[in-house]
Amino acid sequence: MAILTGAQIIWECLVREGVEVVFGYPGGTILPAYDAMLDYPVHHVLTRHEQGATHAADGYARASGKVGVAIATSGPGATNMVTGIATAMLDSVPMVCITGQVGSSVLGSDAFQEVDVTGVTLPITKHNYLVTHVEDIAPTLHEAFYVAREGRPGPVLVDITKDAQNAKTEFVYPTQVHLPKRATKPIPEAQLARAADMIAQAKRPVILAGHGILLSGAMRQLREFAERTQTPVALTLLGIGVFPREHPLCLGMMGMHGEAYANRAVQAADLLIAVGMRFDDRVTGNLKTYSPLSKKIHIEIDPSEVAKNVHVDLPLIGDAAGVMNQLMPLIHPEPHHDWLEQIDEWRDDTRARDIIARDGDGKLLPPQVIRDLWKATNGDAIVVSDVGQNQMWEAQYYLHSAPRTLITSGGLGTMGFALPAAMGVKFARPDAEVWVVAGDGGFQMTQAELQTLRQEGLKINIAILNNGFLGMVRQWQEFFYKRRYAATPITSPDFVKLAEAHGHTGILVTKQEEVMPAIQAARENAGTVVIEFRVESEESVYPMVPAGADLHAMIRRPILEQIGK
Ligand SMILES: Cc1ncc(C[n+]2csc(CCOP(=O)(O)OP(=O)(O)O)c2C)c(N)n1
Repeated sequence: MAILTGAQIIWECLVREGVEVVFGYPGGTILPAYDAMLDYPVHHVLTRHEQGATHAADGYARASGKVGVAIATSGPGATNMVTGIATAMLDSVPMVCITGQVGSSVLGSDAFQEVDVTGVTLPITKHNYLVTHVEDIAPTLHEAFYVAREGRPGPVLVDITKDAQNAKTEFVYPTQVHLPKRATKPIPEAQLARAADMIAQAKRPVILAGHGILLSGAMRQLREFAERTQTPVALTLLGIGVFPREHPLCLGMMGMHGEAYANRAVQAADLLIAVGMRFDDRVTGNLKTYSPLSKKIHIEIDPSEVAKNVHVDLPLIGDAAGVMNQLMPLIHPEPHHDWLEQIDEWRDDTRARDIIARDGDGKLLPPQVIRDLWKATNGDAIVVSDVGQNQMWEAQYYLHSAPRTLITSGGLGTMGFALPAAMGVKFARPDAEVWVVAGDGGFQMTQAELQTLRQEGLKINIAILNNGFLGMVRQWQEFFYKRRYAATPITSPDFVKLAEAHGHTGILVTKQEEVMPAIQAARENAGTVVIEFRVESEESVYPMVPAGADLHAMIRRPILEQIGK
């Protein structure tokens, strides 16, 4: 039996878990682990900030479906991870973060670079551990990977003291996890029959499809169900990709910046079948007036999400694919002609107002940039969007047809997510065309990772929609604070020079006719390209449901003739 140091055991465990790449940043308390790393076949990516490491691990996990791994030292290294961990937590992303901790003899003494990181991250991890004995490292890491991916996935932090890394013990990789098994019971027949009955009775059903469908791999079941019952499918932001955007039954995104016709359908529905989604406030608007006429079936793996926000008539607790498999034999074809016709009418009205139906009067409009990106890439790129208006335009105008092709921070809405996450995506899918879509504000938050791309020789294309504002906040100020633009005008570096300073190519685009050639040039370039699109500064995202307002009280896109554009 091999006698190994704790530091070696860490890497033995990672190799056994199938980890090929980790993202991190070294420091004193994690030095033993970094030293041992050189003897193991795991690629380490030195990000420029620990937040970047966590977002990269997160992007890797979202694009691959595997567990992402990030490593940092104690104290400031660990606290720099907090935003990335919270981002993964709110979006149910499987991740293991390993942090070094001060020696166990000085724990609790405010030693140099000591922070109680298990305390700090308790509310934002699925689970976390402090390991002070070398014998506990292997069982703990094994359990951490299990917890991260089991059931509803999430981030797990393992904090390991420096003395535990230096100490030696026999290495045996555990084969079992000693945790109480959460029984996945089949849904009782009576409940399934009731669901089938509600579905058969419905005249105006809508499926609300969320991230849980992706996590469970229930895309085929969703499509079969929707087609057999002719039920339209509205998507959450993280549900984008689980149902093809161009499918006739696809309503696109719902909620605050969802399509008006999707929200109208939800409000008029007599049955909502929610699958792997959690009725987030960005989806529902005012709960008191949310879809008032509908009965609600909720298919959800995490029982604590059921009836948390919205009254549910029939919960079906379990993995989305499993529950839908059980339900399918009881479901009969339903045409729903009148309902689909009604929705088509609403859809036509929405399209007539669409900004991309507007005649190009030379102005550079962000939705048109995104639509051109979709056309140029044939919809086949993986787009990693940041947060703000850029994120919503991406969700509205890039028509995703496959799962794991939109990577974005949904629940936490973390500005600065896109660039580091895209690095992780590129490691997960080296052959994929990866685009970052970011605003000028969010991009500046983690722009240092441009140099990590350089060090790793990674090719990513980056589209910065530079409107000179923290655009989404400016929009709220325009709509709700009488255009008093407090702290939202923002300057930027010369992004072309910035790209060049980091050893990449930069392109500036100021006119509509330059958009396509720039996108094509970026696609053909072997290295990373940053395109700065100087877009209209005060363009807003429509439609919009004001925060907390009724879902049907949307601020619609203005009718173009009326506003004289
Ligand atoms: C870390 C972080 N800080 C603040 C916010 C609040 N916030 C949401 S959107 C936004 C503006 C984003 O501006 P920009 O990145 O330029 O993108 P745009 O909206 O213009 O596309 C801000 C400040 C946030 N989401 N995340």
